[in-house]
Order: sequence, then C-alpha cells, then structure tokens
Amino acid sequence: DNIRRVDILLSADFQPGAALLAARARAPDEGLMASNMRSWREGLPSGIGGPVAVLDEIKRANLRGRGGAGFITGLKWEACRNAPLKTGQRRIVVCNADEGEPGTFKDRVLLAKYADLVVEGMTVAAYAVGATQGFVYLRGEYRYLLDHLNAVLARRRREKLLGENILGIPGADFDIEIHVGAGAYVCGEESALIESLEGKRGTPRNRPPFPVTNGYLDQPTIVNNVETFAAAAMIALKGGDWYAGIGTKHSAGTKILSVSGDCERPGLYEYPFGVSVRHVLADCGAKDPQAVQVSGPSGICVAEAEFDRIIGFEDIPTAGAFTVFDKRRDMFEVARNYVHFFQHESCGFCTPCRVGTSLLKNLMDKLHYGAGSPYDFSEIEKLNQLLQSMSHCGLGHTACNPVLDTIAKFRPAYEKRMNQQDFTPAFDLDRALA
Ligand code: L3W
Repeated sequence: DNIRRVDILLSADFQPGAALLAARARAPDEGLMASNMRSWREGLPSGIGGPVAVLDEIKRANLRGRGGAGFITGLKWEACRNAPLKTGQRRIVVCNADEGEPGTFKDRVLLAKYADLVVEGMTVAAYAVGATQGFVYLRGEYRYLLDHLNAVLARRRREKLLGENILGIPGADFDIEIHVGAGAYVCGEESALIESLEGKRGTPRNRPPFPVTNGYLDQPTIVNNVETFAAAAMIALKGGDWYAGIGTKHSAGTKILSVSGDCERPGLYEYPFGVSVRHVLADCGAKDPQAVQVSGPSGICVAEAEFDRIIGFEDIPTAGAFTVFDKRRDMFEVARNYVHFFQHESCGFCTPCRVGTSLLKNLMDKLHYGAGSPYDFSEIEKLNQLLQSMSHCGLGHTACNPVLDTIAKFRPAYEKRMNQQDFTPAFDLDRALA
C-alpha cells in the first residue's frame, strides 16, 4: 500500500470557533439561519437551514463511529434530531471518554492536547441535532485532565463558543459538564454509561430502544467517541466531500491508532483508513513481530501471515488499540492476561458473563499451571457458545475472542501446556507448598 501517515486530527493548528463559524456559514440565507438558531432551544424543524446543512455534510463525509462499532454518525444524529420530545425534555450530546480498552490511549491525548477540537465537535453535533445539554463522560483514571478540560470549557464560554447565545445568536444555547467515571470498563458501553450518568450503577440496558430516542433520563441522546467528535469538527470546517475523499470506500477519513508493545517508537499514529498492519509495523519500528492485537482484547489477534490485512470496517475495524507482540512473547500468556481482564471487569449483572468469565479464567489458569488436557479445548468452545449467546452485553460476547484467536493461530502455545510430561509450569505448586 502507498498510504502515508497524516496529521489531520492530530494537527495543532485548529482555531477554536472555526468549525462553528463554518457550520453557521453553511446556512444559505441569514433569515433562515436566524429562525433555525432560535429553534435550537426547542428542537429543530427538519428540512432547512444551517443545522440540516451540517448534518448533510456529516452524512456526505460517511463518518462512522470511532468507538469500534462503526455505526454511521449521520444516521445516528438524524435519528436523534427526528426523535420527538416530550414536555420538558431536551436533546443531549454525550462524549464517551471512558477509554478503557486495554492498549487504547488516543482519546486521552485528544483530550489533553486537542480538547478544543473535541468540544467543538460536540457543539457542532448539538447544532445539528438541536441539543442543549452535553456531557463528557471522563474515564475515572483520567481525572487528572479535569482541571484542564474545565479551563477549556470556561474559556470557550467567555469566547461565546459555549453556553448561552453561542456566536452571539439568541437561543443558541449549549453547555457541557464533565462527569468522572469510577473505573468500570463496562461504563464505556453507551447504555451503562448513561445509567452511570444518571447516578445509578453502570449496568448495560437492553437495546432497542437506542439512546437516540431513549437516552439520558429517557431523552433523545447521541453518544459518540471522542475521536468521532474531533472528526466531526474537521468535517464541519472542511466539508463532507473532502473527508469522504480520504480513506477507502467503506471507511472514510482517518483513524488514530494507539501503538504500543514491542516496537521502537510507540505512540499515536494517524493514517487514512486502508493502511495495512505491515505498514504500521514498519513505521513504529517493530522488530520480529509475531502478532498484533488490534482493537484490544475484544478485537482481533492478527498473526504474521495476515499482516497485509488492512485497518478499516471492511477488514479490521478498531477503536484504535494496536499492541505489538514480538517472537519472544508467549501468546498463551497474552490471552490469559486478557481473560483475567474480562473476568475482573464483568459487571456481574448477568450470570452467563459473571460465571462464564470466571470459569474461563480458571481454565486458563489451570493450563498455565500445567494441569491442562486436550479436553479443555472443547470446554473453551462450550464456554464461548454460552458467553456469546447468553450474555447481556458485548463484554460477555467478546470475552472468549482472545482465547479462540490464539488457539486458532498459536495452538502449540496451548498444546505444550497439555503435554504435562514436557511442560515446566511457570509456577510450581508443589515447590510453593513445600
Ligand atoms: C440508532 C439503531 N442507533 C446501533 C448505535 C448504538 C451505538 C452505535 C454502535 O459497541 C463496540 C465493539 C468494540 N438506531 C442503531 C443505533 N446504533 N443500531 O450505533 O452500536 P453497536 O451495538 O454496534 O456497538 P456498541 O455496543 O456500542 C461495541 C467496542 O465497542 N469495544 C470497546 C471499545 C472501546 C473503546 C474505547 O476504549 N474507547 O471504544 C468493545 O467491545 O470495538 O465494536 O451508539 O446506539 N438501529
């Protein structure tokens, strides 16, 4: 591939307010603009004016959600805008900054270094859907960013980019508060996040109904990833056609990868979609890689034979984690580590996930101590079926992924633990007890 690294979201030259001014300028006529802006407060009539023009740009851009699932952002925003409001209700914009996927750290950097871009994307979203209230749901471990983010919000209020009468337009009201999470991975799931925002225990809801119609306090709500909002601001600034021209047919724009693990130059790498795994490995200085875990434990373990696969919704979708493992690593132990993570983070609400992830952890620990048998392969398969079909949310559905992937691609790492005569356990129970 001839794809080169770009800095579009990660470029420092974004001027606060530029995307909002561009969004406003998309109104063909100031009169229409003024009437639409008045209706920002009550909810928008569809069909005319600046907000609809902005939504059209987002749709034309073919922007898809950057949290991993890739739902089309324009459809989400349109569904929220079209959702009827009951008396006293308003539309809500939520930025999902509960970045908890192991190996992912791009949202942290976007918030630390490019907060204006993210907040402006949220404000553009509010403009497009007619929302007046916003939240940033900040991962508990990112609490140290709170003062910085509050300072950005305060400055934007002073600059009339947030708060009442944004850009000096009567009725254009939208403000944001920051809600700090308390360390639960499952709160990155949007409906658990909303429960947590409402002050309740973070347990995923049944969907449908989706948040676009029944979200925060049962009001129409959009929840998008930090990077999605950053991209939306750039689209409002530069237009949907510009954005759609970057990347591939099914995956427009750029993707920020959080590159870590066995490589010389870890960090954030922004590429047009369509970049191959091999290309990223070369850029980050990975020597002798045997696998890359793309999109964290719930994602895909890409083995050496697959390094020409591409990052994109048509092949490898990702929230951004790109964790490199060189040939010194024991891929069984990598999978076991991820299984421990899922067991620890299962919210405990549904029995299949609470018990299933514990059984899986116990099984992997048994193999680790050298007490496995070939029968355990079928046990893992049975647990996978249980977790995938019976769990309440994506955590349980994907908990077996790292094990199944590594069994398929690194089976000898498992088999050597099942041939007990040949295997020296990493932890010798007899010696420990002696
Ligand atoms: C309106 C419909 N909206 C779907 C919306 C839905 C949500 C979005 C995606 O995340 C991913 C997984 C991992 N009307 C709709 C609709 N929506 N149908 O579209 O929904 P969905 O259900 O496809 O995915 P999801 O459950 O929200 C699953 C990723 O999450 N993951 C971890 C990610 C980690 C991070 C991080 O650390 N930052 O994001 C774990 O599984 O990639 O693909 O908004 O409402 N008919």
